[in-house]
Amino acid sequence: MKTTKFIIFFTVIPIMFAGCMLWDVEEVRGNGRNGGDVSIPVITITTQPAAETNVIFDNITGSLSVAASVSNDAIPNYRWYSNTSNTNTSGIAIENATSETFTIPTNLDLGTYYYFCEISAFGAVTIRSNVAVVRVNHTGVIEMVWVPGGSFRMGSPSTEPGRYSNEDYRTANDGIVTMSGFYMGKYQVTQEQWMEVIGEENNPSYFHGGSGREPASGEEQGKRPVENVTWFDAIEFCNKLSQLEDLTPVYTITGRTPATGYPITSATVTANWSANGYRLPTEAQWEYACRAGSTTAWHFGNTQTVLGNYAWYMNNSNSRTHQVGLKLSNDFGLHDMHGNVWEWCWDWYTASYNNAGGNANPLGPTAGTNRLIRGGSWINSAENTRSANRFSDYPGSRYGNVGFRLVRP
Ligand SMILES: [Ca+2]
Repeated sequence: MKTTKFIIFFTVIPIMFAGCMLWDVEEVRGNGRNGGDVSIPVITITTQPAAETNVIFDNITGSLSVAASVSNDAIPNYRWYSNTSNTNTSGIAIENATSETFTIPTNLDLGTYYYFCEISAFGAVTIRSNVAVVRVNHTGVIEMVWVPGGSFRMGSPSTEPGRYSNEDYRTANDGIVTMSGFYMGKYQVTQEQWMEVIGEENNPSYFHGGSGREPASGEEQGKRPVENVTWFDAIEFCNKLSQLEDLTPVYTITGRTPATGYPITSATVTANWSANGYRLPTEAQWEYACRAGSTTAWHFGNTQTVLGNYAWYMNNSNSRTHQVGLKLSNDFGLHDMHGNVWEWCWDWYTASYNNAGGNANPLGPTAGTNRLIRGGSWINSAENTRSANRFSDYPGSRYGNVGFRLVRP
C-alpha cells in the first residue's frame, strides 16, 4: 500500500432485481420440496451497485450500497466480497463488511477492483448483487482543464521586445492557425505524480533533496514540477498513465536505450493521433493554450513588471523550482505556463513555422534533431518566458529546469 490516500467517488444506480437468480428460486419451488401452497422466503434486491461503477478519482471518498427485502418478514444478512475479476461466483469475504453499505478503502493502489454483496436470509436461497467495478486512477491527480477550440496567430510581431527571428509569423494563411479543443494539465507534472506512475524510487528531479535544492518555505516538495527528464521519459510517462487509466496509449516506443529504467536517452517514437491517451502538447497546442486569446508578449499583457505575479523566473525564483499553481493562471486556468520549468512539446524543432505542417492542428515537421521546449524556467530572463519564445534540445538530454505537462483529446 502506498502512503498516498486514494479517496473514491462513484455513483450508485439502483437496478431492480430481475433475472436468473429468481429463476433458481422458481426451480426450487417447482421441484415441490415445500409444496405448492407453502412459500419459502424469497430475497429481492431493490438497490445495488451498477454493474460498471467505474468512475473513480483520487481524493474523493466513496461507498457501495445494496438494499433487499425478504418475503415472510425474514431478516436479510449482508456480506461484501472482493474479487480479482468481474464475477460474483467467487471471491473473498471482506472482514467486518456486513451491512448494506460498504465503504471502499482509501488506501488502494492504482488498479481495478471488484466488489459484490451476498445477501442471505434464513430459509431463503442466497443471492448476490451485481459486481461493482471500481477503478482507481489518476484522473483526479492530473487535473486537466478544457482548452476550447479556436484560432490564433502563432508567433510574435517583429516589434516584440526580446524576440527571436524563429518566432516570425507563418506566411501562409496570414499566420493564422486553427485549433480543435483539447484537455491540458492545469499544472506541470509534479514529482509526486511522476513517482506514482513511474515508481517511488525513480524521481529524477534535480530539486529533490540536497543543499540549496530544498523547497521554499511553506511549499511541498512533492508538488514541485518533475524535471531532469528526457523527452523520451516524458513520452513514456504519457503511455504509462494512459495504461493505468485504461486509455489507449498514443505512442509506440521501440529501440529504447536503456531497455529498461531511466533516463531513456534514445528510442524511436511514433504516434497514433486517434488514440485517446495522454500525450505531450504539440507546439501549436502549447502556444495556443498559453496565449488563451492574448496577442501580447505574455498571456497577461506586455507589462514585464507584473510577470512575478504569474511566473517563477530569474528575478523571483531564488534559483529553484517552486510548487506548481502558486502563481496566477491564464484565462484558460493554466498555471506556470510562463516560467518554473520549461515544458517539452511533441514537435521536432524547425526554425520556421512555415515548415510546421499545415494551418489546422499542426503536428510540426516529420523529422528533425531537436524537440521543442516552451515557456522558460526559474533560471531564465523575462524575455525567455514569453508566449512565443521557442527553445529546443536533443530529446535524450535532461536538465533541472525542463519538465512537461500533459494533453488529452
Ligand atoms: Ca512553464
